[in-house]
Amino acid sequence: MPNVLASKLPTPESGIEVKKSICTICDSLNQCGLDLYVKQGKIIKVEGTKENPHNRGTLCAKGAATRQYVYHEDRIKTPLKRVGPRGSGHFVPISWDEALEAIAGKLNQLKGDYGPESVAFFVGYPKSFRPYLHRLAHCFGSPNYMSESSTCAKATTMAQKLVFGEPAPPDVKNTRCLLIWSCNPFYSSPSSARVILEAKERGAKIIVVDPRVTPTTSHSSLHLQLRPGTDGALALAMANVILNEKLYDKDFVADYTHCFEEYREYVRQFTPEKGEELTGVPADKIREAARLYATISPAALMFGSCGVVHHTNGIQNYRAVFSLVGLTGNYDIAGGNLATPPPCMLVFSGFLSREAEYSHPKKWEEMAPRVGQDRFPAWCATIPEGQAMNLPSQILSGRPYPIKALIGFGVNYRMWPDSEGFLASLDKLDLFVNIDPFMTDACKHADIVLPACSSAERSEFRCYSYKYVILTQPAIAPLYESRSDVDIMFGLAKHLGLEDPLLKSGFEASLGWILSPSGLTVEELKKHPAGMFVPNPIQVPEKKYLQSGFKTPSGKLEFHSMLLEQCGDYDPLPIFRPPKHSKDATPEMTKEYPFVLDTGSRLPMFIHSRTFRLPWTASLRPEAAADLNPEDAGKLGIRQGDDIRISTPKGCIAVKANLTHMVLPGVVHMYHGYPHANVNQMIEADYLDPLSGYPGYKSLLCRIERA
Ligand SMILES: Nc1nc2c(c(=O)[nH]1)N[C@H]1C(S)=C(S)[C@@H](COP(=O)(O)OP(=O)(O)OC[C@H]3O[C@@H](n4cnc5c(=O)[nH]c(N)nc54)[C@H](O)[C@@H]3O)O[C@H]1N2
Ligand SMILES: Nc1nc2c(c(=O)[nH]1)N[C@H]1C(S)=C(S)[C@@H](COP(=O)(O)OP(=O)(O)OC[C@H]3O[C@@H](n4cnc5c(=O)[nH]c(N)nc54)[C@H](O)[C@@H]3O)O[C@H]1N2
Ligand SMILES: [Mo]
Repeated sequence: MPNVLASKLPTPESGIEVKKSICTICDSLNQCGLDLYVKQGKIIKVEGTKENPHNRGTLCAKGAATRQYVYHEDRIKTPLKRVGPRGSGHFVPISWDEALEAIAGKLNQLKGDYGPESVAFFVGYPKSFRPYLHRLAHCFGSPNYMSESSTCAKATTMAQKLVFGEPAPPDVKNTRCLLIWSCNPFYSSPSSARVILEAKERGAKIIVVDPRVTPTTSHSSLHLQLRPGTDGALALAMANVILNEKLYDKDFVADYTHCFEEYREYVRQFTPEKGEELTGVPADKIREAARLYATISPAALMFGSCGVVHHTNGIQNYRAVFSLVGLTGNYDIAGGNLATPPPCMLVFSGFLSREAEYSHPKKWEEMAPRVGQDRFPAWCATIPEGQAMNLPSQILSGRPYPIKALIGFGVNYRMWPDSEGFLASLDKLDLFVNIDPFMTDACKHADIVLPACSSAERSEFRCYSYKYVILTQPAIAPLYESRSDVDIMFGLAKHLGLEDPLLKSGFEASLGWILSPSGLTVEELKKHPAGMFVPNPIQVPEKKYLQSGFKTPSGKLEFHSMLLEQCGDYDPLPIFRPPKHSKDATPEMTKEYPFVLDTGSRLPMFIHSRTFRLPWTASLRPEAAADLNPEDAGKLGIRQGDDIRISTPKGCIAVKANLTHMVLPGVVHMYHGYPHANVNQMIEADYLDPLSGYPGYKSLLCRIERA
């Protein structure tokens, strides 16, 4: 018996049960199956689920720390009402009914006084409950559903929509050449990194475009180590080689692309030597990469969610990159980039759903314009949400209309550039509600704070690209008085008096409705606690454009974007302009701020603001540190572990120096989210890509000094 207990074996004698769950500490495309060992209502041990095809029994450092996450002392215990000044953290507990009634009363009053659009609904990095919040916002009458996608991944979708008309992910399984353009799944999604290793084992050629040396680049046969924010110039120089050497797909280009000649003319100036000058990548490597990608067929382009788009020129740069897919005829073919049907929960898992319909019960025309729509029309034309980077200025200016309340599910104010400026704008609201598992610094500024439970304590539906789905059940009861986000949303809908039958019917009925075209049912899902493969998954055919054309205004793959032309004064070609602050655009500024500061390249143990507080993960990098090249450090007299100061024209932070050959000379990499070393406080609020509204997180100019 003692042995059974000590080894935490699930037997009748030990009273330990294994409950299936998923880890939502991490990114929603990469959530690992969890086996939670539960005894007397408490999680006593955590393992990866072997049956889950995504993680196959493994867990990363973050998932292994699940117990520290779930049982952390920072968990909010009850609904709270602020009694002290904003930011003071002085709250008193209130009941759920009191809290929801107070919020609903205020929202309905604001709706009457200023219109429903004066209430903004926002969700941070959590993704699983977004459709429900989206519907809640629209049923309330507000077009202003916004999310962390205002800085993540969706700009990649936007660039693909501008070029292809719809997203076309890489078909890695069937490819012979994999061009990995700015992602490093070995850190950002370890369980997905396997597909790269499998491609390599099959003999696929691997090319990686990344300013850093990473585990991913170490598996490549060619690494193009460009200066941050110069991706467009590199792609155009590759196109130059492909065109000059007549390696392009002449038939595809002639029949299915819009404005090829205009694009070809523009590309002429980007000789490999010019490419080298603009990007720092040797001309011969540009030639080699272009030849490999254009001549090995099929070739797939694997894109990342942030490396390219976190720049003031991000959308145009990615358009130049995606144009290569069209130029080489790798669009919508097996082993190339295959357009997929609309996703459910962010992933196409082999079935169709009504998620988009569920999320958008109202037409845009029935509501006011979205936050950011006048400033970022191309974003709003391609992505069905507002642009949250415009929130601070709209709250402060009241233009084009006032924003009076923010209902936030996981607002982390440090996500915004000029974070303190955003926080100050929140203080101007009539009502700020934040719903989070943890008492964060943003919560301290809220009028009402509500405790969300973790995914171990709730039911959650998730889809995987492996044509696998899971609907978890709570492994333990919600801690303290916390509730699941969906319960909070449906509860709020009730208190608001919204007459929507689906919002009234609750989570499971809503999910069942969303899944109705798929044949999957909640009952069937519940019979498979560890998840199940989707029965008879839809096989995605190739070259669907032969039947239905492209979903672009011209009906073709667009080198010249008609949509951008319609949206305003934007370059319809993927014109390369250096980042707004860079040696080429602002040589004067570069004299004082000679380094490029690239922020947020993922570290394996941290995920935004979430795991700094966990002892295990924190121990892996105990202090905030910036990565710099030993050659640069030598010139500045900086040694490993020294205290240094990073300054931009907007601000400075103090961190430790981490000397590493992973980073290019002249470039400093610093992770984001640290409470006491917040890189985003060093970025101007308007340092944004004019097309997507994304912050230029990865091409700032900075100075480095020993502190
Ligand atoms: N451990 C961990 N995992 C995460 C996250 C996390 O915070 N921690 N975040 C999750 C989220 S929200 C996201 S969006 C994904 C991101 O996932 P990835 O895109 O894979 O992650 P990153 O490390 O941000 O970026 C990938 C690479 O882009 C490179 N890069 C930086 N600047 C440039 C540039 O100008 N051009 C090019 N070509 N490359 C550049 C970086 O050096 C880095 O190696 O990761 C998810 N997974
Ligand atoms: N400088 C710089 N800044 C960046 C980036 C970068 O690369 N560089 N990356 C950007 C990207 S790609 C992203 S995705 C964003 C991420 O940005 P954030 O949204 O800031 O991400 P998190 O800090 O992970 O999560 C936000 C909040 O959600 C809370 N939360 C966690 N789980 C739940 C839950 O189940 N329910 C509720 N209600 N709340 C929950 C967390 O405790 C946290 O307070 O950051 C962006 N910011
Ligand atoms: Mo992200």
